[in-house]
Amino acid sequence: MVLKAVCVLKGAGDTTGTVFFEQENDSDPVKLTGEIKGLTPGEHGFHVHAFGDNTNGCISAGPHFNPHGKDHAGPTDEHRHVGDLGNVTANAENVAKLDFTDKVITLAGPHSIIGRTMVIHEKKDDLGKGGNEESLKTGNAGARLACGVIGIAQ
Ligand SMILES: [Cu+2]
Ligand SMILES: [Zn+2]
Repeated sequence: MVLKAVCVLKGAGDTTGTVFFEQENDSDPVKLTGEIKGLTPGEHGFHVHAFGDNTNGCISAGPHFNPHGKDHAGPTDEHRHVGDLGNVTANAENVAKLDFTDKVITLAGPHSIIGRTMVIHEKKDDLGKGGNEESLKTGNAGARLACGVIGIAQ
């Protein structure tokens, strides 16, 4: 059975987006597609954060989703936060088009990302290679431009 989820991102500024998630079976990679608008051209950190709580905007989503107590890293690193999806790249029209798969996140089971929050950041994620303490927590990706709770899609 194909699992599907969706996330609508909004924030205090002009950044908005929609992300679609699809997974054939619970052990398969998750395919992400969609679009985020209103970004400065270049790379922007993109993560699943722990809580589906937007009571105080994107801040209430908490830290990166990290059920295994690892350091922050990049999506292809063996040791990473489950939520570490790296960067998405916005073009000269301020739009990031998403079309990639990730082998670590899942839409089923105890570590499902459904009910948690996707966040798009102001700055590039240094993928844990920034050489300071913050790099191993957040990748120095800066402010949270927009976010949304990941929900079950039809
Ligand atoms: Cu983040
Ligand atoms: Zn992280």
